[in-house]
Amino acid sequence: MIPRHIDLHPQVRDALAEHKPVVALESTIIAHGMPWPRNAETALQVQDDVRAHGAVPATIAVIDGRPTVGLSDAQIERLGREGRAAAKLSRRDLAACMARGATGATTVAGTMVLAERAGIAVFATGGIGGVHRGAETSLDISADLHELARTPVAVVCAGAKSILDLPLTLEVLETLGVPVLGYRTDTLPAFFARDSGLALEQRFDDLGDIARAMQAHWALGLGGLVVANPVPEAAALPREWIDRTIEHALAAAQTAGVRGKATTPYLLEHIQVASQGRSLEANIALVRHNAAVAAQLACAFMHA
Ligand code: PSU
Ligand code: MN
Repeated sequence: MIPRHIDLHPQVRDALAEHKPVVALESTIIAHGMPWPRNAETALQVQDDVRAHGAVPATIAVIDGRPTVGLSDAQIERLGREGRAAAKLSRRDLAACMARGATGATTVAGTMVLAERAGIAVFATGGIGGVHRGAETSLDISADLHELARTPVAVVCAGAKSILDLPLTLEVLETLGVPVLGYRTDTLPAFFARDSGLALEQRFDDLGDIARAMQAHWALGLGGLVVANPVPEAAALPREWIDRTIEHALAAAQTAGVRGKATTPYLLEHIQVASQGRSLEANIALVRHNAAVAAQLACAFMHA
């Protein structure tokens, strides 16, 4: 039973009722991760990528207080135009947004909560949140990691950006019992780069095998999984350039006194401006690739 307070797009409702593959998509990447109008264009393109690979897309947000699974094109455009004016909703922010009748974009954590309640098993995004650099004093560890520990959804992503502390992010995922399955990679992808140099214990080359791992994880009553899918070779950015740009972004954030949930959007925007849009193109390419793989995984999961 889908909770009464969740609005389902009719196509999503039909697909779920008929046990057809559905892929959840997040909306923080629209409102807080990319500039207008590329954000809305990309969100619509990513939905088409999901359809082209045999699944039904369900972009998720809270619209006028209603958790909405499967946004209309007009709702996607609205979030794109609102940008930072829209709230950024992680697990803890959902209830307040609903109570106020407000509108907000869901993070990986917020999207996982609503996807799971709607009965969606596979979710595609760009990168997950993680352990921020300096977390030993700031304690800034994304709620995405804790959500992955408890909510049974498979998240297809290009790893996490190197604005984060990637070794510590992997360490916390291990502590929380979250499988990190490399799809055709032996190492954790680093978002704009294919390889962080950090070894993964599990590599799978076949999505059917990943679907069986999801089933096994959930047969045991466990939580989420990360499916780590590297950015396509042609769209990857040079490593030294990324590292230098991120150092600048981190320094600027510190000078500006940016903290808490404003940190990730601030760093992303800084990198986009510094790269004169090249990082945006890479970001779009990897999200589209993740959507395609997630759709194929959702199909494989139906037959697992
Ligand atoms: N990583 C990106 N782009 C994004 C995000 C992460 O490359 O837009 C967003 C996702 O929605 C993720 C959120 O869930 O940032 C993490 O925010 P925080 O670090 O405040 O938990
Ligand atoms: Mn944070």
